[in-house]
Amino acid sequence: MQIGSEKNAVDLNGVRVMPAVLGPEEQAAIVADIRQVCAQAPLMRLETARGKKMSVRMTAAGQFGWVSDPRGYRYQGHHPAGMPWPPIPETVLAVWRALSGTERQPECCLVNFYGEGARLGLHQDRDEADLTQPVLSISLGDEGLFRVGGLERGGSTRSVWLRSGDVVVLEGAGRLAYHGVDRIRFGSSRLLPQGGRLNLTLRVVT
Ligand code: MD3
Ligand code: FE
Repeated sequence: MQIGSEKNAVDLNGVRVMPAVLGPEEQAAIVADIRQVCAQAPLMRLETARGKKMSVRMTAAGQFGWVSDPRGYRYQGHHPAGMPWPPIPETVLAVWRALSGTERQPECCLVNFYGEGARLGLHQDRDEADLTQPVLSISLGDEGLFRVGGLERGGSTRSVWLRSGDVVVLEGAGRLAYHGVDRIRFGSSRLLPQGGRLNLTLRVVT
């Protein structure tokens, strides 16, 4: 597999954004694999602990998936409908091996799908047991406006458009940064014929 260079990487408050790491063929191969994941473990609109449905649709691959319902949010070993999460596709694991910088294997590939109008509010990712392990994100399809702040809510933020094929690695100070997706440019990419944005985040959970 051909993984692009890291020479155009930009650092947003400790969050390493690597533009155009994945070429069109690799992107298409990953999308085909994620379609299989979604066929086995359907995308769903989870409810937050406050009882509001999220606009982003989610599923997962790997030993664990992240779920939220009125009881709270957590990692769990099966889809809310009961089936096990499918294995993380080899095409996705190859990106982790090339760019994560850790010897550990990812235990969760969270799949986020943004249809027209979907967004993800500012939050931290801190449900994982070992916060020294990186998180790696792969953007596919339509462009998304990604916002990154600092370690506290309410501080200054910076924004960057994430495009199809971009990879973001969160480690060190960036690992606990507040972040979110303000909006997508629906229909800006032809990778997904029906439009929308897919984001995969690979995480070590235990
Ligand atoms: C910065 N996803 O799934 S990916 C998420 O585009 C999530 O769907 C966004 O935030 C998306 O939790 C952003 C980039 C990302 C992922 C995890 C992070 C940035 C992060 C963890 C810590 C800091
Ligand atoms: Fe996050």
